[in-house]
Amino acid sequence: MKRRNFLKLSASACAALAALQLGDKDIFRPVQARSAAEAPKLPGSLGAKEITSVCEMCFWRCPIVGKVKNGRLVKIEGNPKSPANGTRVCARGNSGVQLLYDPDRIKYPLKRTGSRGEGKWARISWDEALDEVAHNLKETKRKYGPHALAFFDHGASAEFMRDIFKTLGSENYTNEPAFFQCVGPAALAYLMTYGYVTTGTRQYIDMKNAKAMLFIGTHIGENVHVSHVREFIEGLQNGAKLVVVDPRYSASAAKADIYLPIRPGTDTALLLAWMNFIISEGLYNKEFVEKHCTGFDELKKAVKKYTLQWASPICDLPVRDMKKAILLLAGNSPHVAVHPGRHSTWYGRGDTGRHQALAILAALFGAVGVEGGLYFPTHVKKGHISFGCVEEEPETPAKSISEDYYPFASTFGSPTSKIIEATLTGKPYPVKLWGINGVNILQTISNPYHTMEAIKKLDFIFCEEILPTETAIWSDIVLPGATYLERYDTVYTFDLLTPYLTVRQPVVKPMFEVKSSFWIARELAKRTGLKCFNYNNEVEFIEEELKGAGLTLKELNQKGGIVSYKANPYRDPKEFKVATEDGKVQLAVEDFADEDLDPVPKFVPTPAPPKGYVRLVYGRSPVHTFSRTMNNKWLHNEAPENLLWLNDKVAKKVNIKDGEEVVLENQDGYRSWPIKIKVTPGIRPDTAYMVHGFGSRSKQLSKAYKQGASDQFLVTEYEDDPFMGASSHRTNFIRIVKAGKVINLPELCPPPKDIPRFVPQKNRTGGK
Ligand SMILES: Nc1nc2c(c(=O)[nH]1)N[C@H]1C(S)=C(S)[C@@H](COP(=O)(O)OP(=O)(O)OC[C@H]3O[C@@H](n4cnc5c(=O)[nH]c(N)nc54)[C@H](O)[C@@H]3O)O[C@H]1N2
Ligand SMILES: Nc1nc2c(c(=O)[nH]1)N[C@H]1C(S)=C(S)[C@@H](COP(=O)(O)OP(=O)(O)OC[C@H]3O[C@@H](n4cnc5c(=O)[nH]c(N)nc54)[C@H](O)[C@@H]3O)O[C@H]1N2
Ligand code: SF4
Ligand SMILES: [Mo]
Repeated sequence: MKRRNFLKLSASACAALAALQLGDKDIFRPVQARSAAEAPKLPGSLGAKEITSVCEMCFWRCPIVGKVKNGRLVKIEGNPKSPANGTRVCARGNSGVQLLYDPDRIKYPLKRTGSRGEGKWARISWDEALDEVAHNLKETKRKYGPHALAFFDHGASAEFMRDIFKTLGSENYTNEPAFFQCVGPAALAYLMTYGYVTTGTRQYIDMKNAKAMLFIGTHIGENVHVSHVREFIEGLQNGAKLVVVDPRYSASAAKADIYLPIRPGTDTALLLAWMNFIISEGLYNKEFVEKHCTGFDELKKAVKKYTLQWASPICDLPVRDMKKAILLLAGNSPHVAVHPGRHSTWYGRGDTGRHQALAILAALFGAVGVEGGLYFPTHVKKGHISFGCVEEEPETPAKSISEDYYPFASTFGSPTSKIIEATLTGKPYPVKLWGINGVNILQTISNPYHTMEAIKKLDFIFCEEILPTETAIWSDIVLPGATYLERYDTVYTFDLLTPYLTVRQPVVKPMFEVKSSFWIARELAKRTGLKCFNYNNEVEFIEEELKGAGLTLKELNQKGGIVSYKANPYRDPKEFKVATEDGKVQLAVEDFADEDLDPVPKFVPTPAPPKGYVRLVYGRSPVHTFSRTMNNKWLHNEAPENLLWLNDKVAKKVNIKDGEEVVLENQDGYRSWPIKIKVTPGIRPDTAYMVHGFGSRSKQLSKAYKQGASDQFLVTEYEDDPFMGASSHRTNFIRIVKAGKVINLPELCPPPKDIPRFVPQKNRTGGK
């Protein structure tokens, strides 16, 4: 029986069936004998009102159905009409219910009463809160100019407010999706190679139809995006071979045909040696390269010196294994899914180059516009809307905070590190006000100690938040935002292998005094004197967007909240052009050369651990999203704390047992909250690993506070990507403190001469 038909059955039959399903003996009674008034309550979500919407427990934004009974959300499922997901959501998607009903939620506008970071607040009215924010925006701009305003933004809630900062004339916004802490280097590399961003919020890689796949770091299975994981699994079920390169035996590595436990920070050496190998052995796709690429001769010349023998000691991998892997991949060309990666702010220098190397390798396989390769997104048409926000040109243009340092930064916004530096030093100009929306800056941005110092220097800081996170407790004014389950945002189009259009709409009414992001932005604009957001409410502009797709909101809802389209991901190899100026894949990027940057990637070694330390790396838990889910009742029950993965041989040498609780100390002497050790052969001896997002420092998060350790609070050393200014997160090292005693860790795989050791800088300011 189809679920929909099932729900249409009469209440009594429904209750009986439900009882059968649930095996609940009490409910399974002869209900027919009762009157309607006496009928037992329907258990669970049966009989619930169903409202379709879009998940934002992470940024994959799966289509969902909220099941509401008596005004209360009882369950979230996938939208059954979704071609990519069906009724599936992940654990986090399901647990949105517990975000909505989190007792720690911010319920009213708040004004700081104690010192910044102390978490002492007074409840104030919306008028008071909005007027104070608007007053400070205007005053700061008047006193210091528009660039003194900075906005840290991530996710749908921040999009409207970003327009206010832009309209006021500031270029200091950090942009979705976390460009400077996440996809920036990868997005830039693919943009310059192919003319379009094949990895940003989405990754256009056809794992489902691949004959072979290559993951560098990418740890799908722990990194969970429902349709992406499904396509990966389908690819494996279809017989695709998998090569995984990771210093840790990840969930993906466990499925690999070839697993290469590489020395962290040396992936570009491996990729360059592979390129040289397939070029010199004639194993690359000559037809594709001749027809669709420029810069081949330059590439060939540049990679000639990188042999597998050269890469072997650098990557700490046997030549035999590297060769086996590249032969397996090349042997399946062009149907090779070279995953473009997503999180790419690893080592600073070399991050753009690593992803450029991945982009080039895909082209050498001819794995572009074909089944199993990088594919072309199918854009779904929707109406264009304008909020009427006209960006003001500052009267005296300021020296750029980004372009003067990083030539490709301003494509995306302004680097977080530069905003923080300008706040601390007043150079190249003072930054005096921060607005924050959808980012937990202390857990997200490298060197939180720096961030806290900078906050102390500000004239004013405010945020729109839903939970009393570290960010909230450091703010002067907190505006209580509606969660994604209580608000409209814009119309969403999904341009992957199963394109569709859907819309986020409230599943329940906003609780307490929280307000939608659009409402907050519109009010702020009004009070700041901007002629902006010229719609009365969200439905007005959603209707306009839908009109462009030939729909109304009512019609879309009648169709089950989703309209699907046919994908056009592959191209006729005789005809296709990529989106670069000459329509060809750029194997050498001349725009980089014009800025004195390498047109073809080079291997730039990241410093090796100092003696006594191992490198700290991190990744995802399948049941958490960064720090934002740590206080969620259901997800906390699944994974209340993180563990530090430590190599078994290292652990044995220093007598550390599995499950022991320790404290971590980084190379600059900063210490973590206590964390338990997971002793495992599944990590290299020179590396330690933890899941990101734990170790909250906000006492007002009753479940998350002090649970596990935060990787970010051990990231005091970072380096910026020279192309676009993203900050690194894997340039820090830890040793262990057990029962107050510092334990130096033995070095079981020393770096070769070519890789210098990390030397702490004198008079460091944290970032360079
Ligand atoms: N050390 C280290 N740093 C990292 C990473 C890492 O793995 N390790 N990962 C990096 C990556 S890949 C990314 S994408 C970023 C992610 O960075 P963030 O997006 O900053 O991630 P979160 O820590 O979840 O913080 C999100 C904040 O937004 C709030 N929030 C959630 N929903 C809403 C909403 O609807 N409205 C409003 N107003 N607020 C909301 C949450 O309460 C939380 O405070 O972090 C990056 N930084
Ligand atoms: N459940 C869940 N899923 C998520 C998220 C979440 O918060 N929760 N966040 C989403 C977001 S925004 C992002 S950006 C992605 C991040 O997910 P990915 O893009 O897959 O992140 P990566 O940093 O590539 O991969 C982490 C892996 O890199 C390995 N690694 C560390 N250093 C190196 C190195 O030098 N070389 C190599 N080859 N590997 C290394 C680590 O051991 C770890 O297994 O996940 C997304 N999916
Ligand atoms: S992958 Fe999970 S958390 Fe992310 S949007 Fe989909 S259901 Fe929500
Ligand atoms: Mo990310």
